[in-house]
Amino acid sequence: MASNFNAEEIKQEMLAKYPPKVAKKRDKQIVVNRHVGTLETGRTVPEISVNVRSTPGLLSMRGCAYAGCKGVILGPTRDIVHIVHGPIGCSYYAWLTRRNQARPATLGDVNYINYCFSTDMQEQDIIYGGEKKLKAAIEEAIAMFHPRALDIFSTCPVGLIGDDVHAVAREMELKYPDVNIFGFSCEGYKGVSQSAGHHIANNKVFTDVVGLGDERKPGKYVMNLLGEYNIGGDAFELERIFEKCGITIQATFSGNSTYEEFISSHTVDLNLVMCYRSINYMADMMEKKYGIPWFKVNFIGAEATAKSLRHIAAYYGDADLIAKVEEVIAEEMAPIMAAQAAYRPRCEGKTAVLFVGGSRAHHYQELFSELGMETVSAGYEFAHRDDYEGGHVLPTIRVDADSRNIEELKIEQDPALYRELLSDAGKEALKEKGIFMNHYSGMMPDMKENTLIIDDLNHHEAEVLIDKLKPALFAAGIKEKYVIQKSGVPLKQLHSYDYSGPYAGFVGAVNFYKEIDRMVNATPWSLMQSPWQTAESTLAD
Ligand code: CFM
Repeated sequence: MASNFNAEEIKQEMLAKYPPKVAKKRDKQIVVNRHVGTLETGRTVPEISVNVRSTPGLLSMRGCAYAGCKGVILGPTRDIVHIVHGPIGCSYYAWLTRRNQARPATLGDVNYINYCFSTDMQEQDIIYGGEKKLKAAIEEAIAMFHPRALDIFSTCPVGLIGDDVHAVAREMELKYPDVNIFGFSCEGYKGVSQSAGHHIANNKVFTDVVGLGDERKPGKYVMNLLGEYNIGGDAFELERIFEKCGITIQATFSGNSTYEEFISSHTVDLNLVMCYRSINYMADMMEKKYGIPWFKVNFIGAEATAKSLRHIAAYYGDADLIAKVEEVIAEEMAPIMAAQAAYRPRCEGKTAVLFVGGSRAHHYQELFSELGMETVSAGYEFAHRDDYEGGHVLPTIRVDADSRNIEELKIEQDPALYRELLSDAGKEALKEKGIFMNHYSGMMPDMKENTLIIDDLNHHEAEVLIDKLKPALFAAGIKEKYVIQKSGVPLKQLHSYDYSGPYAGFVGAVNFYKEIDRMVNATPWSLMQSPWQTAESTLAD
């Protein structure tokens, strides 16, 4: 357990292998967690250096800005034609590799998720320009699919040769006025990680899509769910729970979502923010322009799900909703308790380390603690200081040249559509109930002292972690999976869920307990011997 290791010593061992300049940089990105104050009164933790360029030569876990824009934010929308302007490899990468599922609502509803639209740029397009090819691709896609909306994603070469995707979008929109056509300058190099792509996507969806419609879905409690991408069917499980509670989701950004849902998403009373890192920009902009308040929720973990539902009910303060939510929680928690009784004794006391994108390394600690497992080390690939330390550090975050690259939109109140939905006094009253509006408390205040927090983990540091911590489970992604398992530790993919799921909500929690029990109590990886561990010669024939 956590008390059995010296986090500072492990950190020093990681740094010892580096040249002085690299060690100095990583020193600020690897932090031993400390607390000042309590969770109730506001807890501060040490500062961590994040959202900076990865060091060349270190095997980073990160992706690119195009991945963040196309793959993460827009990819899960099922009825927008997403054209990737670039070499085919960039598209192939994004073709069904992030397990965002979609389910057409009715027979005849479109679903483009399983298509892969690309301009397939070749050498001559790089030399002579690719705009013509892009226009031809748009014409072809519109002729075949007649979509309501079509978007264009720029890959690295597009920015390097200077193709103007926005001019092409405008020109094609004049030709096809019934189709909303817009482009993203999300070239892979636009930022230090996929985080830049999230911001670029949020901006464009906000300026070119949100607010174009006015069809609020029927219901008494209508809200958006921001930052839920329906990996492994998570959003389906949440849709089931919301429906049971009588809550209407106008639009999910963007799991199983449609263009129609996006355009009227400004008509809701509340925004729920699940993955704060990827979509906080949208929540803030919607609040400024339309007055829609937001708070952070977490539907990973049964307890966390129940707490988030109670917060929604408390936000409305409506006795019927409060009673309904309690009824649903009581019903759903019964099988959860039975599952915990079965699986917790088999997992209790074991340790996990979590290294995932920008939310899950925090969210999934809930599920591990429901199994009695402790997260002894965690980190994100591309999160910012507020994700680690909490939203109170926002005013002190230095804006460097890489972040300045991404436009910060100036948002003003919409004279016609702005509604004052929550007063300052209302915000204060909600605080009393434990609901902090416009705020994310961050991962480090929730983790124990002396745990090891590492941003942008690399393979060398992962090896040290395994050697020193010998965790029962390593949670990360496909790039790490087999390297880690070869060292005897099972790895759970928390991006793709190892092709299972859902893990969100109540049903998801039980799925997760079963899976983790299976993984930490099966020992094939630790029984495996590498060739050099046996007496036989390791020389190649
Ligand atoms: Fe948000 Fe995500 Fe994540 Fe993310 Fe991602 Fe993902 Fe992720 Mo992979 S939006 S930050 S960019 S929760 S694709 S669904 S699992 S790295 S921790």
